Amino acid sequence: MPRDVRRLDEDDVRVRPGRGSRPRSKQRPGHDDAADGMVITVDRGRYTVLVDDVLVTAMRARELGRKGIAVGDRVGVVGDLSGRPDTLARVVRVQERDTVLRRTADDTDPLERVIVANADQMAIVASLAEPPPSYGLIDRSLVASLTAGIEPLLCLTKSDLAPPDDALVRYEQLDVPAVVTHRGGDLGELRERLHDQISVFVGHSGVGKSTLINALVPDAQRAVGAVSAVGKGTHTSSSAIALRLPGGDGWVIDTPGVRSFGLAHVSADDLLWAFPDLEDGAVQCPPGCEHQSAAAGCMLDAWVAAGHSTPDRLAAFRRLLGSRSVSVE
Ligand SMILES: Nc1nc2c(ncn2[C@@H]2O[C@H](COP(=O)(O)OP(=O)(O)OP(=O)(O)O)[C@@H](O)[C@H]2O)c(=O)[nH]1
Ligand SMILES: [Mg+2]
Ligand SMILES: [Zn+2]
Repeated sequence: MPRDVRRLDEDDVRVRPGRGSRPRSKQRPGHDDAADGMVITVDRGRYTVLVDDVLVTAMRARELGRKGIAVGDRVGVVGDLSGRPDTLARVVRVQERDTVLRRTADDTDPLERVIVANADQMAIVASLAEPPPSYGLIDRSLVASLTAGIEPLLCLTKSDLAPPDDALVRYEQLDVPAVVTHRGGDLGELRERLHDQISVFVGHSGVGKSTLINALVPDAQRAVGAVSAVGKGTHTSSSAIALRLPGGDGWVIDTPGVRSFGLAHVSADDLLWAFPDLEDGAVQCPPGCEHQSAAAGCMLDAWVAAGHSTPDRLAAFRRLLGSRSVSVE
């Protein structure tokens, strides 16, 4: 699109050099008076935005066009910011995002959905039993977080029902930190990991995400599913919500259980980017290399043989790579 017909937006204004006062576009009202807030939850086109400790209900302003708004987005809002019932403010701006966690509905339907914006960390929650851990889903969640630049944290719940050893061994070479929890147990280590971070909790339905969030945020009052419903595909939590940790110590975002984690938008090289010890080795690979095997021309085995990384790391990378094409239940 030629530059002159492109709609001016906030980003264009910021990068354009050599102008003194703030330039204005005719198409877009200024909204200098917009207050900054964070989107806490989204429900049928209504956004709950936290503005100066007040929860404000807002709708999107027309001028935003098709720009998406997700939980975690930092936005500008105008209008009635009192937070009183039956008031409706307007979101007029969405700030540039630090990170975007997306999932594709499934691998054959490449429609991307933004789950949350601006998360620093992804707590990949898996229960050790009831339901047993789905390594396929954990692997795919890892791929999603690593390629989005979001730090993964493995959170193994229900250790009162089964030991964590197998799961811990599986993720050792990936250098993914792990915490083991059980209901009513000590959450000190988890709290430390969550300190000052925006952490999104993801995992199958029934693994105990909301149970954890309720323990971490005493007034969260997230509904928790009945044991009888575990594994039956009934989702107790129906939408994502951001909650502040006590003492302003960061944010946790509870999300509804996922069945799978579509990764149609992730390429082999996207994932390689998360393996700095392997990345440079791919310079020698043939163009479009899928990095699956030396037999297919991949040079990563030679890179490892030369001592730049380890066979375990390469195997872990390839396992995650392979998880993209396996659909999980
Ligand atoms: N035995 C045991 N049960 C647990 C533990 N943590 C959670 N549960 C139970 O597991 C069930 C599901 O917990 P939830 O917290 O609702 O799970 P969720 O991940 O939020 O599920 P969705 O909202 O459907 O995605 C509930 O009956 C919890 O009481 C645990 O550490 N041990
Ligand atoms: Mg829940
Ligand atoms: Zn390769």
